Amino acid sequence: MTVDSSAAREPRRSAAGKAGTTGSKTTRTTRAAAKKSTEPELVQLLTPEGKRVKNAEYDAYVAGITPEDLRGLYRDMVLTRRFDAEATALQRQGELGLWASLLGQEAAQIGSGRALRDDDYVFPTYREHGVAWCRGVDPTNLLGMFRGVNNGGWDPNGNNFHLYTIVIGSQTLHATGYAMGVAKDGADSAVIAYFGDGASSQGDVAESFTFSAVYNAPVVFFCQNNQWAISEPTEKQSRVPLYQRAQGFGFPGVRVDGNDVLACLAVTKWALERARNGEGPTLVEAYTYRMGAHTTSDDPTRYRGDEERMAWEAKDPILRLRRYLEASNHTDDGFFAELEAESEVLGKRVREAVRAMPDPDHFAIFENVYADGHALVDEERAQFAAYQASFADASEGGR
Ligand SMILES: Cc1ncc(C[n+]2csc(CCOP(=O)(O)OP(=O)(O)O)c2C)c(N)n1
Ligand SMILES: [Mg+2]
Repeated sequence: MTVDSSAAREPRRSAAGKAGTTGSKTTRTTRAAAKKSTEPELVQLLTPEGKRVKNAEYDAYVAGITPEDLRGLYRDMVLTRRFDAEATALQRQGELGLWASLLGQEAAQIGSGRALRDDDYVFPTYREHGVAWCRGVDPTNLLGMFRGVNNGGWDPNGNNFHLYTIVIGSQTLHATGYAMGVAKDGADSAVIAYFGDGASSQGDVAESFTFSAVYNAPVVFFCQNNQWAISEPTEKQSRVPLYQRAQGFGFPGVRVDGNDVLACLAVTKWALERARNGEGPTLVEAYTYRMGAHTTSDDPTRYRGDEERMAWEAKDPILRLRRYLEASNHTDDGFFAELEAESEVLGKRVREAVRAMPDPDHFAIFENVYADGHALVDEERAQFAAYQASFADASEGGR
């Protein structure tokens, strides 16, 4: 999944305190120069300080936004972050087997999620809790798989939100095929595929770019570049900024400030409009940061330093919208207090729902492996039954 080239082994950041020493001086200089010259433009409508900046190309896509809409985006981000924090805590308490936090990526997900129409179809990875929120999927339904009590937990067609996909990048192919079908049906719906910076190196993603381009499929590829693929930094995924990869496939790519909810909303609306107008796919690279661990099984202190995280904390997506709302007099203390109370209610509901989830039948794991059954599965089921029964024997033996 990652590219192991000499460039990929170049030292990364001094902040991590683990810079390597490989590569000649000439190679390093050339690479640094190349990096500088390709330093990309970033679409931004709200600065980290919460100042609204004009953008000739994308302002039109948020022109009609009202103070109420802005408060809505803020509420979405705050509640999503709260839900995510609860899920992380539940994992630490042993109630979930694993959790993949979206901390830091709220603007990318809420901005893009709120750009969608109900009839659009979403193909997420495993971290799109904010998009799920926008689609109206009950957040408690996201937790069953992470508790290990079901294989998904919601009906994809109920909210046009596909099940979480853990096989990195494969959902981009599903999205492309689905989008080709939408075009054949003559509908003007669009499809959006979420994936990460690491996934962008997968063959599946390259294939989906090829197919969607030549078939002019109405699909938006929304790449959340959160800088890391577990412990692999983005530099090891590409020699060019990720959004520039689209050019080689024959469709446009744009890098947006992924911590700016307004910019994410505007750019995604633009990309969806292209899809609806029959102009084919678009790659949106939302430049953001995974503030937490990859999952609760990961320890990011092993591969990155505090300075990097602190630099990104200053660009926090929620804080910048709050600053803008306050500076524009769009909110009062009552709004924030009510939202805090709503967060508490959500937290309680999530905790209670998880603890009340029924365990699945232990033998359900053997179902749906083969349509007509299989001797090996039958043997394993029998072995498992004997194993289970061994516990019953022990307790009956008068321990
Ligand atoms: C095909 C495949 N290869 C490897 C893995 C193991 N794996 C799980 S998450 C991950 C990193 C993904 O990074 P990225 O695409 O940047 O998404 P992020 O987790 O940062 O959101 C890897 C390698 C996998 N799930 N599927
Ligand atoms: Mg990543």
